[in-house]
Amino acid sequence: MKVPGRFITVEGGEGAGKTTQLAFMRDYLERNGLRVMATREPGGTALGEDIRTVLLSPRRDGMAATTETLLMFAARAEHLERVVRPALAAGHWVLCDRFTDATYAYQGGGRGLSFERIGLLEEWVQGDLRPDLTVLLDVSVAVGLERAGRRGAADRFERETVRFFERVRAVYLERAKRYPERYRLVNADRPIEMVRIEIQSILASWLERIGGWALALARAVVATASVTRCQPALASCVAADWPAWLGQADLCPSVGPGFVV
Ligand code: T5A
Repeated sequence: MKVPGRFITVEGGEGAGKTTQLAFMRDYLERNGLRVMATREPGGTALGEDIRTVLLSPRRDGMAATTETLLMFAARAEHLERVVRPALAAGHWVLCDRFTDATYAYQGGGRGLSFERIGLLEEWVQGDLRPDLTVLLDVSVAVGLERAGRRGAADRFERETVRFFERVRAVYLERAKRYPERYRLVNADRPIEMVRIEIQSILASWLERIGGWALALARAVVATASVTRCQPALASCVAADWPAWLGQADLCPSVGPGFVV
């Protein structure tokens, strides 16, 4: 039996650490036997990356907010049709660095475009596709901009004012409050390792919740054997069977004595 994958997005202001944490998330999910595809917005396709170049270029300073929003959704339409939907249908777990919440935060909060209009585009481009889980890395504006600034020349967004980013942050926080079933809020002002540990714990409990008792059991058996190192062969054997227990042949654990939880 084939089950669709899950769609996880990572959001936050400039320099929140999305790219850094997304790499950890991917690694964690893969170590738990899931097939993961990591991608980003704007971008994720050849055309989407071209659109990204236009959107981020300081040469396009003064672009109208409506143009900016339509370009975000143009890149998104391409991304969804060519990459995200096919990957989900094939059972991959899609990890996406930013998605439509960023449009609400930046174009809605930052630029002042109406949320209703963004909602219309969201319906049109996405249909009923929404992220299953959104990890919001909340960072104070000063800390985030200082981190982003370390990377060198600022892109078109990074040149915005502190007040712009305060509005972006406020919309993110408001959406996290409005959609608590989907959002997980993480204080990203803290050191990388502390943020990573909290995200790992979020993913672990989310996996437990959606995976049910069979996933929990399989992971517990592997964890026990992995920690004690007493019966790695047994751990491999049991873990190898768990997709069958779940009836999910697409979730193929990478098992063996080296399997780490
Ligand atoms: N956008 C996007 C919209 O306006 N609307 C939309 O709909 C969408 C989808 C590009 C821009 O597009 C806009 C928003 C953006 O401005 P992006 O590529 O995601 O989107 O751009 P950025 O937010 O600029 O991505 P950054 O790369 O700046 O930030 P990240 O990914 O959050 O941060 P990361 O991991 O690269 O880390 C930056 C630096 O900080 C360090 C890292 O080592 C790195 O040096 N760092 C930390 N240092 C200390 N403590 C921590 N906890 C740290 N975490 C990371």
